[in-house]
Amino acid sequence: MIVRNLPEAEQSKRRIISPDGNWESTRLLLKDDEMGFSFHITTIYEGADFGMHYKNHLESVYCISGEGEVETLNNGKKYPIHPGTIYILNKNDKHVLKAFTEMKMACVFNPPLNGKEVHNKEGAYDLESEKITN
Ligand code: 9YT
Repeated sequence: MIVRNLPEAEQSKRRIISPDGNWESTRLLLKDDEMGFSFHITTIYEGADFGMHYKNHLESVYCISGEGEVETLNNGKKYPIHPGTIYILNKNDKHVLKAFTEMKMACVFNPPLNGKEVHNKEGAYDLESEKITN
């Protein structure tokens, strides 16, 4: 069994602060745990308004606290986010996330993140195998 604790993880390299200023995330479970998914507690900062397109990953996002909105760009549909809302990007949906207040989200990724990812210019995370390593 693996047991971790968020306040402790926040003091470690598991906490990533996005260079774009929109979010930070503490990745409690990662690829090297060999569970087949990763699990993160993500804070979306108040006023954030940004696009993402996880072309390489499926993701579920559960709102623990805060208020916001997610829009799927293929059809322009907007969905309010409140505590208790989960949105599930089962089609690698291109989307825009807005935080009207700071939002705390629990996020699950399949395949799991390796822990170092920040968004590339398309709002996606590269798969390790796709990275240029030279
Ligand atoms: C809400 C959301 O898109 N979360 C993505 C996960 C988080 N940005 C992370 O850990 O990279």
